[in-house]
Amino acid sequence: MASALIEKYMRTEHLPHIWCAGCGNGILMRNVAQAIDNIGLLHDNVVIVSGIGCSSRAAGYLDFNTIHTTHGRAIAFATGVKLANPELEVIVITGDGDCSAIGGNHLIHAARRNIGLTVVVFNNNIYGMTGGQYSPTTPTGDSGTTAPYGNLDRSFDLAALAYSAGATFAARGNCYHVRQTTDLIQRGILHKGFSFIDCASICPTYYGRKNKRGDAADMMLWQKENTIIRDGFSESASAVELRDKLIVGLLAETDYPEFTAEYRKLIDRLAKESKKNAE
Ligand SMILES: Cc1ncc(C[n+]2csc(CCOP(=O)(O)OP(=O)(O)O)c2C)c(N)n1
Repeated sequence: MASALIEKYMRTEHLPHIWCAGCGNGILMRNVAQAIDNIGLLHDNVVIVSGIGCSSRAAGYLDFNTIHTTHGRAIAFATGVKLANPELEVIVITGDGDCSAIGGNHLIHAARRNIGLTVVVFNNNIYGMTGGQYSPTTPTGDSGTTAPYGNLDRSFDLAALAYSAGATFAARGNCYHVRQTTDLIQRGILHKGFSFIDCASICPTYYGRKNKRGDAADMMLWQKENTIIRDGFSESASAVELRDKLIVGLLAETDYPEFTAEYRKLIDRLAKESKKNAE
């Protein structure tokens, strides 16, 4: 983080952070702070909600209204905050396990409702905090401590999952392409409905070591050399072709009524009807 951003947006008393040397989460946390700064949001109007995991520690380091909740439940808590005060910009920082394994049901239903949250996933393809178990985004064949001979499951494409569940803004970023990723987070925050930005992090300690990806610099170089910058669905590329590539860009942005605005309308309508009935 550039020092001006650190002074403005970090709880420096909580430093040093717990992330391993070479972890990508710091870059992604900085991108979130930069996006907030670019928009010019006031500290008091921003709420950062996280679950549990390495990624979720970001809520402790960022100096806004923050809640560090329970594993998998960040989106549920964020839904409560947004419903209580729709004027707040509620940003969820979550891990791939947090939001798509234990929290997968909360994710799809929040997307279906199109509630105005911005969800930023620090996706390191593994359970970092608990020692490298494979997660729903571990690529098929890759290893984790619970998949020593290779993971048999297919991995989720989280942005496509969120979009097909109803998210009206779905995008993919990474650690290497800082400007593009910051811009996508910024656009996600400005978007009125449910925004989802799946950001490829790097975890040299667990994912990198288990999968012989080299050190942090090698993993960053990999992102540099294997990222395709492209908006929209990649109809021309097969799933197999994309298996070893990262796509950064806006998958889709669509219009649909936002949940808290519809909820407000419902309350107003019922208040009018009950007043009329009382006359
Ligand atoms: C209900 C519950 N189950 C399991 C755990 C243990 N646990 C803590 S973090 C974590 C996985 C985190 O993985 P991920 O969400 O991918 O985040 P990362 O640490 O990789 O950023 C698990 C299983 C927990 N804290 N609470």
